[in-house]
Amino acid sequence: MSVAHKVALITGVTGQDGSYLAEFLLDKGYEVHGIIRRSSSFNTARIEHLYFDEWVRDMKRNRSINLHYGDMTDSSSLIRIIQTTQPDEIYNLAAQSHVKVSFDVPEYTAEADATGTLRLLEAVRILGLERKTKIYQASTSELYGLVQEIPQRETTPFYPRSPYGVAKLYGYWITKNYRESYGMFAVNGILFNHESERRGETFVTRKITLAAARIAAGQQDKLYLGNLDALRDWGYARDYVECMWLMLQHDQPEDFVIATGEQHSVREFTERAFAHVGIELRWQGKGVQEQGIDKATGRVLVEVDPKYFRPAEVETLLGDPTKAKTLLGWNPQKTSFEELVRIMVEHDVQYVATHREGRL
Ligand code: NDP
Ligand code: GDR
Repeated sequence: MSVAHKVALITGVTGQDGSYLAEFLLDKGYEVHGIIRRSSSFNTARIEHLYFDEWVRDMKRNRSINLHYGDMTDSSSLIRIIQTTQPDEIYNLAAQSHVKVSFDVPEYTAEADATGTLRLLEAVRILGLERKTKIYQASTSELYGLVQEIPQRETTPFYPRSPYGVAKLYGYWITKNYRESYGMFAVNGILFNHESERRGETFVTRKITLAAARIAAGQQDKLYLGNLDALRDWGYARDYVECMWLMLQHDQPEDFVIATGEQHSVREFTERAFAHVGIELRWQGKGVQEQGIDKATGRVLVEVDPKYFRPAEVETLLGDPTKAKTLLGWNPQKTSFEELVRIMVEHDVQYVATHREGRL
C-alpha cells in the first residue's frame, strides 16, 4: 500500500535499523531523507543500494534516498536539515548504540543519545513544526536494566544499568515531556534487541554468526565471548522497522513495547549458530573457565574472555508485546528465533566466502 506524498527524515540512516526503515518507507512511496555524519572512511555500506540509485534517478526516482550531512551533537545542522526538508515524520535512530562502549565514552553517549534527542525536539519546535511533524524516538529495553517485573511492559519501572541506558532514559522522558508540554506527536518505541545480517559486527549475535562462518571456513581459530548466561528477547530487525511506522500512523501518540515474548541465552545462540555450520558444541567448565568444545574433534572453539564483561550487566530481558499486538495489529513472531539465527549464519557463510578479512 502506498501513501499520499509524505516526507520522512531518518537520523541514523546508515545504521542497521535506518537502512531497513529507509527501504520500507521508499517502498511505501515516501520521499526519504537521511542524516549522515562525516567519516574518514565510507560509512554508507548499508544504504549504498539506495543512494547509488541517484545516478539513475530518472529511471528509479522512488528508490532514491536524499542524504544530508549533520550530527546529533550539532543543533545548527539539525535545524537546517529539518527546515530544508519539512518532514511529516522524523525517525530518531541516531545513537552511540553500543552498551559496553558507553562505559568508555559516557559523556559522548549522553551528548548523542540524550541531549541529541532534546536538540531534535527543540529544532522542530523552533521551526514551528510541532503540529506538522511526528517524531519517533528509538527507546530501548536497556531502560529496564535491572528488571523490576517479568515480562517487561510499558508500565514496568525503569532501572538502567549503563551510561547508554541512562542517556536513553533521558531521551525517553524528554520525548514524553515534549508530547505532554507542547502537544507534539512524539512517541517512544521501546524496542527489545533486534538483529539481522546487517547488525554491527561487535554486537554479540553478529560476532557469533561471523565467527561460526569463519571457523567453519578455517579462517578463525576461536571465538571469545563475555557473559554466556545473558538472556535476551531477540527479534529480526526487518520486522521491527514496520512498528516504528505503525506507531506514527496510530491515531494517538503513545509508547509501545516491541518484542517477541521469547527469551534465549547467549550460550544457546552460540550453539545454534555453530550447529548451522555443522559443528556441534558441548560446554565444559564454569564462569570464566567455560569452554565450547567441538564434539567431533575435541577442539576448543569458544572461550570466555572477561574483557567482554560489563561493569554492570543486564542479565535478563523479556518483553510483553501485547499492547502493540492489540493496538497496532503487529505480529511479533514473523521471524522465529531459529529462522533469525539461520538467516544470519547463511548470510555470513556467503560473506566469508567472498571477504577474506581478519578476525573480530
Ligand atoms: P546502529 O549502531 O547500527 O546505528 C546507529 C546510527 O546512528 C548510525 O547510522 C550512526 O552513524 C548514527 N550515529 C551515531 N552517532 C551519531 C551522531 N552523533 N550524529 C548522527 N548520527 C549518529 O544502531 P541500530 O540501527 O541497531 O539502532 C538504531 C537505534 O535504535 C539506536 O538509537 C539504538 O540505540 C536503538 N535501539 C536499537 C536496538 C537494537 O537491538 N538494534 C534495540 C533498541 C533500541 P555511523 O554509521 O556514522 O556510525
Ligand atoms: P545489548 O547487545 O547490550 O543487549 O544492546 P549486545 O549484543 O552488545 O549484548 C547482548 C548480551 O550479550 C553479552 N555478551 C556480549 N556482548 C558483546 N557485544 N560482545 C561479546 O563478546 C559478548 N559476550 C557476551 C552482553 O554482555 C549482553 O548481555 C543492544 C544494542 O543494540 C542497544 O543499542 C539496544 O538498545 C539493546 O540491544 C536493546
